[in-house]
Amino acid sequence: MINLKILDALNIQIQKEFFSEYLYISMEAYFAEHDLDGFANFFNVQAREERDHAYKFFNYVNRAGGKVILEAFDKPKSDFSTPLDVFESALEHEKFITKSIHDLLDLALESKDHTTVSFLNWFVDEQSEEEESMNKVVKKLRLLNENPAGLFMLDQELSQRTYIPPVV
Ligand code: OFO
Repeated sequence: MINLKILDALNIQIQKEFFSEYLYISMEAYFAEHDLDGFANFFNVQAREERDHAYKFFNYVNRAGGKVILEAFDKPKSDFSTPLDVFESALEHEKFITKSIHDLLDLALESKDHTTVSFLNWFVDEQSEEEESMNKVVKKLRLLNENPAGLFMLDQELSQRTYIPPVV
């Protein structure tokens, strides 16, 4: 049976991952409204991956003999001003999630819970990839400075992102 302090932290992480899904759907909606379908696709895939992350924690808590408790979450931001504003917000959010995963890992290390440490290592790598992917788009958007032709090309590029279901 998993230690209660870690169990609480894992349940809070489930909430954060589901909130990430909801936030990215809100970002998808911004782009869908502006007919930037490639950008919308990028966040649609991102949202689905966040849901998978939530279930990864959900399944882990179950396997560890703990009880999953779902927490409420706030309304996600929806008043974005530009595509760059959306991606800067997404990058900030990813940094927040990375810190949360690192704090969880510190807790598991302090408790010498090596099973949870091993489980969390996947998320440490995943977060660094996600920060990198958001940051790449932030940098491109800063460079193109709302140039319509540049936005169109980036929209084409982001339409190529595909959802890959997790291996279970
Ligand atoms: Fe769940 O990976 Fe980002 O937030």
